[in-house]
Amino acid sequence: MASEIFLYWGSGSGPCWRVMLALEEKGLSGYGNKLISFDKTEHKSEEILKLNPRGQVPTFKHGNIVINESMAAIVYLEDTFKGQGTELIPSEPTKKALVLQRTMESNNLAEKTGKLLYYFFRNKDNIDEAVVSPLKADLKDEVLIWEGYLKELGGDSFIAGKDFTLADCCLFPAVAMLVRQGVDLDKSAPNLGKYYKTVKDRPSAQASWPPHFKESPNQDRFKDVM
Ligand SMILES: N[C@@H](CCC(=O)N[C@@H](CS)C(=O)NCC(=O)O)C(=O)O
Repeated sequence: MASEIFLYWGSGSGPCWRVMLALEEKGLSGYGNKLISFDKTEHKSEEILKLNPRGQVPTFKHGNIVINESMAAIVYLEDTFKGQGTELIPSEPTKKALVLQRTMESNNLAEKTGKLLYYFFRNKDNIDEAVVSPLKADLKDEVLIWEGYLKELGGDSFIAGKDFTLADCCLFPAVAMLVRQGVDLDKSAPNLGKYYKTVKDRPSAQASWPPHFKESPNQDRFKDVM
């Protein structure tokens, strides 16, 4: 039941967004939650550290059960709330294999997006093109891999086929971060651009959209990645 669930989360955090998408898709909206401020280092508060010694979000509780790795939490949600809401992991083996493959594989896009973004955050006005260029090239190659998967699947596909799955919960936050940071997907990766629009319109994505994405305009840090 949603009332037994509690999530500590941060706005724009991809790992948190994965869990929030899965919660909405499983019909668990209305769960208890607390939005933490990274600026005020609330993720290192005693309240969170006693549940999660790494002092990170997501920090997730279901009753007395604590799961803090986003991947583990979403697999747990699908397994615990099977038969409710969207089926995030299909039972047919070929389909299941692809969903699990793409779910774990999406970490590549999340990592490459994160590396470039954190370089910008840490170095602000002191950007070294010799460092940034290879990070951008790596990210571009990675984006094109996902564009290729969608092209191969054909129009109107999610990332592991015709249905929304766990793989979309994991991939979508990284795709949305590309757009947030100024990548013009429609121009550079049109299948991914279409995918972004399709998932963005889902009630689960709208319900969990990062508040600060709504409150401030998109940025241009990644504008020349593609
Ligand atoms: N492995 C974790 C990573 C979570 C993570 O990196 N969270 C970030 C926010 S996106 C965080 O809390 N960073 C603060 C810190 O590491 O001190 C997961 O996927 O759940």
